Amino acid sequence: MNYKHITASTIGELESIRLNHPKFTAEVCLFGGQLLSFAPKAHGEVLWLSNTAILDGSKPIRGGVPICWPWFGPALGVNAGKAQHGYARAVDWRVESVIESPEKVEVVLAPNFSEQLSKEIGLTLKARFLFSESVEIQLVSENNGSASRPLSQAIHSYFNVADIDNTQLTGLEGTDYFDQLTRENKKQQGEISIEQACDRIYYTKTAEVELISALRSLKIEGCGHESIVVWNPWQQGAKNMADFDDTGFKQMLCVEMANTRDLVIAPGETHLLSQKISIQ
Ligand code: TA6
Repeated sequence: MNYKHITASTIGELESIRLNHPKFTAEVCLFGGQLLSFAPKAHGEVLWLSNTAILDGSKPIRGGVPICWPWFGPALGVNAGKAQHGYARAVDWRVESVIESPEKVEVVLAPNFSEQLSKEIGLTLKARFLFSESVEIQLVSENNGSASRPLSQAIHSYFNVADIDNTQLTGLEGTDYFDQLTRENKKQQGEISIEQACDRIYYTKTAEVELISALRSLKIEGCGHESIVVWNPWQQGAKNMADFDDTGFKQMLCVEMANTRDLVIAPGETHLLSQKISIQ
């Protein structure tokens, strides 16, 4: 790998690429095409990674930004019985292209799906990471086949908030949401603060929300989504997951731009889902 700001590395038993640029540092694991770390210079780590994450390729990595594709949530219908959140986060990816400049670095990755899996899915996926003092993740899904294909997906970002008790998410006031825990439709009253397990799908195309924590304020922008997912497993939920460190729920919040209601990608159609993370 012969780039000015990128070196090949490893994390656990997995291959990664580490980026060290005057404006930021970052690490992307090739297993899952998963951004694991992003730290703009003069700022700390923006993402949360469980210190009990499994780093041997036997299961998706707990933290950073898992890519849920070509379905979000439990596998339903023809995919029943398959892994939650689709295939992309559990396969090896490859670097397709890198563009470096004094201002930014763009890295495009693609999953190494088998021929059989590619045929089954019927869509192609590329993930474009646009790094500068901010980071934008773009999922580009294409239908190069002759039949329409369903797609649901999420940019499943785990944010480092240091202290969940001193954290608010604004921008979703008055928004309808489905509470995955109580299985009820509700409406958000005021800003979001988390005092218990939370697993909510906000039905919104809102282009921007703000995550305000003891560490910093993050502007989280997106496009191509019709949902924003907010998740914290809280204490018992964290304890129930071996790869989620027991106290980790106090330091993280997931805020995910997502398509949770099946898109239909027509032949020849391209869909873009993005999330951009900027320090305020
Ligand atoms: O982030 C929302 C969610 O769908 C939650 O329901 C929870 O399952 C979370 O994803 C983590 O899923 P995972 O398969 O990574 O354990």
